[in-house]
Amino acid sequence: MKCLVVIVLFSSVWAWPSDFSEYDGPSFAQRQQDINRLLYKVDDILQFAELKEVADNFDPEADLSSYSDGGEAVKHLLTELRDHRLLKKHHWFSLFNKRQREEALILFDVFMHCKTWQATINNAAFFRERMNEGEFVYAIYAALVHTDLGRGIVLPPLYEVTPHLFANSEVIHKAYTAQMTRTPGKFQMEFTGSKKNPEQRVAYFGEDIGLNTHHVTWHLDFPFWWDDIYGYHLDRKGELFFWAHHQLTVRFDIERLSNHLNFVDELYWDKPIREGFAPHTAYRYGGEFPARPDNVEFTDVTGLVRVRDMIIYESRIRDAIALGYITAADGSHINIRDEHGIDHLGNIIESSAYSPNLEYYGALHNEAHILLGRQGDPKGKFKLQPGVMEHFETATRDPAFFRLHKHIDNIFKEHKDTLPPYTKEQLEFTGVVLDEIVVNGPLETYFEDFEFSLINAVDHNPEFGEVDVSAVVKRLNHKPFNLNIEITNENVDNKHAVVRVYLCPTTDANGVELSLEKARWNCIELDKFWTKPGPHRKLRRQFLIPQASSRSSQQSTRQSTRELKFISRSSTEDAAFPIGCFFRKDAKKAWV
Ligand code: CUO
Repeated sequence: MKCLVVIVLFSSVWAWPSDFSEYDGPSFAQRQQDINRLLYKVDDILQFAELKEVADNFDPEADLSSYSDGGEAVKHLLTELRDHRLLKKHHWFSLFNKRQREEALILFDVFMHCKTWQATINNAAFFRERMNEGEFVYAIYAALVHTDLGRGIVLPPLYEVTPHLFANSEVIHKAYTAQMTRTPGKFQMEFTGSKKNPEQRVAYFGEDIGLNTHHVTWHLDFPFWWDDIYGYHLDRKGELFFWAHHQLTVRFDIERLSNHLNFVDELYWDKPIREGFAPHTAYRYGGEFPARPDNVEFTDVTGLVRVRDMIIYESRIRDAIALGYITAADGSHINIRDEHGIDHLGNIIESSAYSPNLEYYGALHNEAHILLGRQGDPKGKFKLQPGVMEHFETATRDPAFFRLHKHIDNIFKEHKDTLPPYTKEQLEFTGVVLDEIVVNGPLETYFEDFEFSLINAVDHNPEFGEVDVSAVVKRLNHKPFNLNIEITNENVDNKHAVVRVYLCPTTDANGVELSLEKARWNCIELDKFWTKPGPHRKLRRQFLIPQASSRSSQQSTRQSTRELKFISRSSTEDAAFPIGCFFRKDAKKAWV
């Protein structure tokens, strides 16, 4: 930790409101139980009599007044279902697959138009039994994130709902054996690869189940396919794409520095992909995730992505940066040399539906995920399924993920470097002075065991019941510390201030001091909160130990699905797992 420094910045920007609203309908407990039960063993039939009854007998078209679109979406989905066009059950699902995404989004559209909780649950039960499981899970998570009906609902952690996408094949096989032999077990999960691979030193980060959950959840919050016809605009989505992935990339770099590896290099379309990868992870249906040897040259993916298109799209994006404007589909120019430029640029690079010119700027980021995901079988000769890069749950496992995102981050930096520096007036907070910051505590990290349930990874025969199976994996944590921040407000009134805390590297892996420019670009956001400093206001900010609720905006709390069937008992595990700067604090105590 000696190569890192803590930096505190503060400004007068307004902060975010509380997001809870009164809800007129079934209680939180009832709604939470409905969701838990729908997501319990999604690869099997519904295990709960009431929901099974709904699934068997509900007619989605019987009462079209329960939909805000008059039932248009549900009629569309039923037509697809009756015409046998939907993806079958027990098949892999990837959001990057256009048709599979379309199907998931028709169901999402149905949920978005349900006027009541009951209509949502009835449709969920009905389509859960008739649609592909991956499409169902994606649609219901996205709907709960983006509708008022989902407010306050704790989404069960995806690593326990779809464990195959988070756990390696070895522990999954052990869980199967345990179920077959009816012997409960806790299985130690190791990181993939061997010590012969230097990248193995940071596998704990890319394979962290919390990091992967954070990543997939971020993309649920800000989906690239989002269209404002769903009811609202996702403010600064392109900018947040940049920021979230910038933070992912620089945090990975800090982990590398701590493990005597230097900053990750970017990838190049015309050079071999230096690191190979063997995922040691399998789909629940469809076999192992494909592997890729070291130093593979980029090859076109038949029918999906051409390498030369990536070069062309990127060159157009770099032209836009050099010129200072994006060319919209109607030929007009959109200025990017202002505070909104990064947002527009994020939209065209991510290939968001918000892109003003998808035809011209293409789908650089999304197609890069597919291109990298398919390099093990680019021609489709071996009928291999999508690679880890084609799922947000698994993408960071592959070291190529960070090379890709370093490459993309450098494109954003190229844009940032064209902007004029902030002025003194823009930066100063008149009359408010940061006098002192004291860090109390060791700033020390360590690994600890973390257990999660594998019960949803295995099939069971109801006649013989389930056995308890779980995985135990090493995860990064830190010793408690707190920050005392002393601020003087020389104004006569209270000021509303936002405090941001960053942790920044000062040297590279060889101990060579970094330039200020390099160091500041690699800072990770450790915390962000608002306060109203009165005269001589002192702030104390604690970073607490696991098992307590943490206050940092960047720490995670977790929930377990362990007690899904026994939801009348409390199943909340409100432990904080502060691996760093990425995790949502999404576990509100709603399980009662
Ligand atoms: Cu999150 Cu490339 O966007 O993974």
